[in-house]
Amino acid sequence: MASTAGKNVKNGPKAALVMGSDSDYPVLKDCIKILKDFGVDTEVLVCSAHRTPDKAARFASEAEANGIEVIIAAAGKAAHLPGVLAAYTTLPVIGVPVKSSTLDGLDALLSIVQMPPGIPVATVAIDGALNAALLAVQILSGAHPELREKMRQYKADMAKKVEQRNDELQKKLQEDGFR
Ligand code: RP5
Repeated sequence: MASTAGKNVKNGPKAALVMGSDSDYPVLKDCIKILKDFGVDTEVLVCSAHRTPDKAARFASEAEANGIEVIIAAAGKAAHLPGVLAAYTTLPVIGVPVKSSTLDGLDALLSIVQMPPGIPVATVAIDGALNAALLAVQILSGAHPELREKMRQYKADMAKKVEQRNDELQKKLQEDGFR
């Protein structure tokens, strides 16, 4: 008899984080941490639009069938990786421009953000890996509503920290005789 194990079992949220080179990894640690904290199963790999174009095409073409629901793609310099992946899939792609030593990431930002009409890539700030992860969580929360509550909690915690910093600033203003 065929096993029914696994059927009707709701799978958890799944993302992919693709980077153009392992040299991008330090920028992406925040992204990986946030996705882990939110319980998003994340496939992390190096894949280059220029150095391994066949792998990039294959990965993006097969991503949906492999259960991936959102792709974060990070690259520096002539950062074509997010756009190339987006060309091969209908999954949402978030691009992270990575700061390079020569043009401070402006090259990557413009390469990622200036997509032609028809192939959108959601672009975050230069080295904006943390926001890429949060945006991925927000996209995933459409199919995984439990993430929405976690996101609310994340924002509430963040607001609390801002208030603590405001309290500290008020104290300093007083100490410096401005109040
Ligand atoms: C890009 O070129 C990568 O995303 C990386 O940011 C940059 C440099 O790559 P490496 O020469 O360090 O491998 O494709």
